[in-house]
Amino acid sequence: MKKLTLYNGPNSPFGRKAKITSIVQEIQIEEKIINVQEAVFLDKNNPLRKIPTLIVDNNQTIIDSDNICLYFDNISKNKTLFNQDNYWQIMSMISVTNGLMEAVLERRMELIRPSNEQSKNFIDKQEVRIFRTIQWLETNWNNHMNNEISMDQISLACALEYTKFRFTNDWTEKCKKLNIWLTEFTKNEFMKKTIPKEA
Ligand SMILES: N[C@@H](CCC(=O)N[C@@H](CS)C(=O)NCC(=O)O)C(=O)O
Repeated sequence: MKKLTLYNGPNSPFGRKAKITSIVQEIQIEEKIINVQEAVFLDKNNPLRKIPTLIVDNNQTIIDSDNICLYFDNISKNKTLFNQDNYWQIMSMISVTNGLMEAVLERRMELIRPSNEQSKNFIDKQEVRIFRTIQWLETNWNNHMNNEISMDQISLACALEYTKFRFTNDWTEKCKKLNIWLTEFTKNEFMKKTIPKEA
């Protein structure tokens, strides 16, 4: 069996997506929570120095959460999270939810810069994108009808919970369908085990 080391952070939504996929697909991993800003050792494996990063047997690196999730899904004996019947729909929804995570993250990164370096215009743009995307998902995402767990569901749950964690839950009134679904989905053990924590 291959040794899988997942470098992760305490609250990365991308890392959470990868960790949840390992749990759901029953892939044995060693998770190492690191401070990515100080993780110089990671640069030889991932020049972007981002989490999550997966090291396989100390000699192969898998970069980017989507590739890590696909890898776990691929080596798992469990049913795929990327159903072939609606594969492209799942992949596109994952991209939208990744974009939502990115917008929340970018907004946060801007807000922790010294106040004289912050751009209000940039922050506003991310906030508009966040609300527009959640509203779009409320209207267009319908894979919750499916009783089977799929990768877009995991990614969406991580993105919405990260939005609540770092920004706001002001969307929950308007986007009732998503909020009801999320409330149910977060009852899963893999969601409870991976709640984002302050570093
Ligand atoms: N596309 C990447 C994004 C990963 C990402 O942005 N990770 C953030 C943490 S949430 C990170 O490592 N940031 C460190 C930095 O930018 O210095 C993925 O899906 O894995």
